[in-house]
Amino acid sequence: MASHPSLALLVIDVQNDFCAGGALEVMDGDAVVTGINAIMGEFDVTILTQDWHPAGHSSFASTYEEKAPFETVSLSYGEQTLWPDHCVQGSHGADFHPDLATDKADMILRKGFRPGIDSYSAFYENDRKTSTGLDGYLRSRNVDTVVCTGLATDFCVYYSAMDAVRLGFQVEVIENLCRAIDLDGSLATARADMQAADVILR
Ligand code: VGL
Ligand code: ZN
Repeated sequence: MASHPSLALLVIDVQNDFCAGGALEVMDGDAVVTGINAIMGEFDVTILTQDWHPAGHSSFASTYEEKAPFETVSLSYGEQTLWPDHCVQGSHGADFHPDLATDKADMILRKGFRPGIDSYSAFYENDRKTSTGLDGYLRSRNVDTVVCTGLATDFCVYYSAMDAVRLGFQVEVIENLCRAIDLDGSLATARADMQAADVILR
């Protein structure tokens, strides 16, 4: 019965709104799709995440009268960066990039659906307490190593990788299968933090 430890691929938020022409376009975001598709068959477990916000979400600048995108607001759990409206539930922008090989995924995990809490990480929402359930899923599938790809390197990939390490998984980030937003040096900070936490950047 004892199965061997499994290797999981985590594909973070490869959605239209983070790709060319999207509401929160990540520079060169589309470039990750071909490479992610190419490695999908190499993993025991493949998980896609989908940023999935209700209209009027607390992370949208448009929700506040006097806020612009990329400013911050103080929420119950702390400072929250504000974004253009993006990945609204059921919208085209929330759909996966049309070329992403979604058929190969075992599981699709949605996050950021609570109106008052954003969720960068695939494991814990931005209050750092509310679990998405991914930890339990990976443990049930006997996963010991998580390989992270997708968008954006310095937000959702970074928070997911840091949580995965903290939860005891071995974690790798394939940098050329990720692209960054790079807001005020956030990419350099994310890379340094990941390296210090023993995330393997490759
Ligand atoms: C993301 C900002 C807001 C991401 C999601 O996927 O990195 N960034 N929502
Ligand atoms: Zn979001």
